Amino acid sequence: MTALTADGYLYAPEIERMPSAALRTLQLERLKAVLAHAYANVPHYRARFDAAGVRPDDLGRLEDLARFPFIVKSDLRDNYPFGLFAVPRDKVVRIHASSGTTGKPTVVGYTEGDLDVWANLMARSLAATGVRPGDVVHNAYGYGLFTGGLGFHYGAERLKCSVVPMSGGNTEKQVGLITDFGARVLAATPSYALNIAEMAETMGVDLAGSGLKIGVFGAEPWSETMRAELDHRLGIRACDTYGLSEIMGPGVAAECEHRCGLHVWEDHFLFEVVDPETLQPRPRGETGELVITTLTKQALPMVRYRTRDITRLIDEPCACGRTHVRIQRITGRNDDMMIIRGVNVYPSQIEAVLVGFPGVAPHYLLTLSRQGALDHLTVETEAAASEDEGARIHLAHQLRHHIKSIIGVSCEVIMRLPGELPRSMGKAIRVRDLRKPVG
Ligand code: DLL
Repeated sequence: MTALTADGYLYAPEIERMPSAALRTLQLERLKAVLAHAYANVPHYRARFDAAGVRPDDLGRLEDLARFPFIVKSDLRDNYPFGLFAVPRDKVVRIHASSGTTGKPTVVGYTEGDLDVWANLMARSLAATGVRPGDVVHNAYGYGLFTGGLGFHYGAERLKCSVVPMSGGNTEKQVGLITDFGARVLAATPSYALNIAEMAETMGVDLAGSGLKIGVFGAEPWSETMRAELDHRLGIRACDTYGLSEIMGPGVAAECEHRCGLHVWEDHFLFEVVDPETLQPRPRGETGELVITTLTKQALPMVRYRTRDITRLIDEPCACGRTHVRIQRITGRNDDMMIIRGVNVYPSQIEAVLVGFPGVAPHYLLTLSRQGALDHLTVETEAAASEDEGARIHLAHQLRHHIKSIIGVSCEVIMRLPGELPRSMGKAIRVRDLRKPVG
């Protein structure tokens, strides 16, 4: 099944290099089946399709999918826990859930077949980033209800790697095991990878000089400057990988070694990009909200799931030879967008400006508050060295001007001492919103 070609290693070459026309034919066939499966087995889909006046048979071409209604996170919550399952509960062999900040968790389920596909797609994603059979994969994604730990675990085993199921936390021990076991691959959120890098430096361990070569990072937005920081501090090639529990978990899309966008595994997922306001399809290549339809999921088929993630599709051919469309790295989520005095800003844009700024460490926390009628943004970050207060105030002024000149927003910058801000153990909390809801 796998192949080592002149220009790289492909886990499923016949699929990853499938000509676009054949890929579209496969997608159409699978899409018809998934619509029929959802309509026949999930009362919620049946009611929504009926209300929209569409039937699975109305789909003749891929474009006809635009006539079908969207599904959103609250549909999962409203049908808590198993109401959207399309198979009898005893055919569901795994359940994951994401806690969310409010209300009931979002519950997702997998049949044996779904788990098999997931492991294959994770293996494909890992192989795309340069991971090879036999590599030691240090897996620092959290194990448990979060899909990161087990998703990477089974994918790395499928690729015939040696997996170290470390999970998050206990950072000092992580550094020791990475060196002792000769890990070639670190799988973690980018913010936790940074925490590991920092811990190694404190311990006097040179991870950049160790056998570590590849980082497979995702589960949260991160910027190109953060990538450069992680490449440098860990001596790796840091690759981006995307996924979400509602659709499967990690392994939905991944960068290849060229790092120019994330290949979407189009034989299992159909990606659309819509205008988040009008919900109309955006012209190909334009930025908007990503909407995903699963093409093969049995336990929990998702038809036009609004992810809230902001990205765009990239059609230009990739040097790796994979034919599957790419998405640009996710800028952030719709709901994370801050509007500071009329300017739209994502946390990752602040990160891009802050990381690598001379004298500043790559840690930050953004706080939004209300000053009178206006929104106010406070950027807390850390000085790289233990400067005195005067030097820190000066550095804060410089950074504030830099943010204003690059992003165009005015903000307050507080320069903390090294180590003062909380460190991430998984998905980093980047924004605190202290504004009272209006009305
Ligand atoms: O975060 C699955 C995952 C685990 C992906 C490990 C990659 C690596 P959820 O907890 O359901 O699932 O969160 C999904 O996280 O809608 C995005 O907003 C965000 N996200 C995931 N990957 C990326 C990424 C996992 N590479 C939500 N860049 C998604 C930016 C990401 N945001």
